[in-house]
Formats: sequence, C-alpha cells, structure tokens
Amino acid sequence: MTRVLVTGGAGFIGSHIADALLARGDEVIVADDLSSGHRENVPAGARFVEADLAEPETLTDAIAGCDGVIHCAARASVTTSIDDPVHSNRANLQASTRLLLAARDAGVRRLVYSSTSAVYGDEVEGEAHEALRERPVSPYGMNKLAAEHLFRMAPALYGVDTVCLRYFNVYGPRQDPSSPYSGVISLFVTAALEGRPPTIYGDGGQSRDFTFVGDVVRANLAALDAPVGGGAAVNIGGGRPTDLLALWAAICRACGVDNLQPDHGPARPGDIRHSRAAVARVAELLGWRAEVPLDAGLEATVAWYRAHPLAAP
Ligand code: UD2
Repeated sequence: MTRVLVTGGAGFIGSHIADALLARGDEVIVADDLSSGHRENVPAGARFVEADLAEPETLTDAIAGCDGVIHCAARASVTTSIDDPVHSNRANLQASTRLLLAARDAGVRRLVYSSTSAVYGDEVEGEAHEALRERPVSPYGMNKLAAEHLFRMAPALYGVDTVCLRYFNVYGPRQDPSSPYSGVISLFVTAALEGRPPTIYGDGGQSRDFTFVGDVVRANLAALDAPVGGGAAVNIGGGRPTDLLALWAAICRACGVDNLQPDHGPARPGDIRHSRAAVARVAELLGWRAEVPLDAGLEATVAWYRAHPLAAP
C-alpha cells in the first residue's frame, strides 16, 4: 500500500493507525468530521480533510488515488444509538455505504472496517466465536453488523476487497475520558490519578476482554496487507477477560495509589456480563494475536494520562 485513507483518523484508534502508516512510509489522508475526534490527534505528516462521510462530495477528493482505506469513523456509543437510532443509521451505516461506493469509484483495492464485539449481543456463553449467529442488542450493534454484511458482499458486488475487525474493548493513550460512556479504563485511570473512587455499575463481577490500541493498530496493518481479505470478519481481542474489580486493582497498582474502595451504582441496562473473544480465526487468517498484556498496556496508558492531565473531565 502506498496511499491510505483513514476515516476517523482524528479519533482515538484512527489516529494511532495514521501514525503507524506514516512511520512505515505510507502516504496518509485523514478524513474526519471532528464530531468526537480532535484535530490535534491528526499526525503532522497526514493530509487532513474535514468530511462528513454521509455527504459524499468531499470524500471523492480525499479518496482519489488511494489503494487502501481504513474505516474507523463511527458514532461509537451504544447508549447514544439507543437514544437516536436515526443518527446511528446515518453515521454508522449510511456513511459506510457511501464510503464503499467512493472506494469502488476510486479503484481502492482493500478496505478494512472497524467493527465491534457488539454484533454478538448478550446471549453468548463462553467465547464469542465468529461462526455464532450474531444477535446485536442495540442499534449501534445492528448498524455495525449491517455494514459488515455490506463489506462482506463488497468484493463480489463492487470489486473492493475487505476485512472486518470486531474490536473487543479497546483502550490506551488518547482515549477520551470526557463522557460517562467513555471506555471504562479511561474513566478509571483518570479517577485513580485524581484520587477519586470509580463508580462500578453492578457488583464488578462483569468481565471484558480489554485490548491495547497498539495491538489493534497491528491488526489493521495486517488486514490491509493480507493477500486476500474476502470480506472476512474476525475478532480482535486477546481471549483473556478481566473483571472490573480486578481491573480497578490493576489500575491502582499501575498508578501507584492505594486501592480505594470503589462506589457501586446500579447495573447499566443492557450491560453484558462477560465478553471474551475467540482468537483462532484471526490467527489463521491474518497471523495476528494480541501481544500486550493488561499490566503493560495499563502502564503505557497511565503514563499518557499523567502527561496529558487536561484530557481528564
Ligand atoms: C463496549 C464498547 C462499545 C460496544 C460494546 C459491545 C467501549 C468503550 N465500548 O462497551 O462500543 O462495542 O463493548 O458490547 O469499548 N463501567 C463501570 N463504570 C464506569 C464505566 C463502565 O462499571 O464508570 C462498566 C460497564 O458497566 C461495563 C464495563 O465497565 O460493564 C465496560 O464498559 P465500557 O463502557 O468501557 O464498555 P462496554 O463493554 O459497555
């Protein structure tokens, strides 16, 4: 790949991908509407285009001459999608559809889509395996699954080869902690650094397969470079879940603070109890596996929040 469009490249995950592409010598174009991303996240070496992907005009210029597209732009909140499913449709499905047509017209060879473990829903016993029937329980998960189906059909119908990556609870430097629906690690690390107890929704026995953003970047590069995409959807997670009480203890250790007793609030409606990725398929298709253990990822994350205290709420 030589020229790559990163949608959502002003956001948390997309900006790390843009950094990595530039570091290996690719030309990078970032398209972002700055609705949740920040202009400062866009690396200096990338060309920036402010674009709403659901409106195709600006995209035509941004995508021209690109071999590859990494599609991270999304309205990535389950709760917001429940409150405003029409907006979720537009930002997550309509925008992806327009992007696919623009990719076809520009002769893009490979498109990598940021999907989510939310496509599985909450009836999974044990590992979430890609062969399971998906039963999303939010408009967000439904939109992401619909876009996955579109990208699955894309090689045959539109001549654009694709890979869909189902992320499991990504965390790391630059994750924005400013909303109550921000990733739990961004909220817990900022609480620990400010000496506040976190709020745990429910008993804290729920678990997540936390995945470091650096591993997610490697997965995107592997998906961009794989000889064949074929519209496959694969899990991006380590298969090693951590419960929230253990997570808070690990964050206190990483921050070097006493393990403050967390506050407990009512369980979030629709909260999934356990989430764990099956990891065999992605290893087979992309040769990828998660490499950064939670403690090492937390150390890097804590160092970043210490250096960027203004990112705290
Ligand atoms: C994640 C994704 C979401 C979707 C979903 C699929 C993130 C940020 N969100 O939602 O986009 O893909 O997975 O199922 O990765 N919690 C607390 N206290 C807090 C914040 C959260 O106890 O202050 C709990 C929350 O109730 C949940 C867990 O921590 O049990 C993780 O919450 P989250 O918002 O980080 O992510 P999740 O799994 O709800």
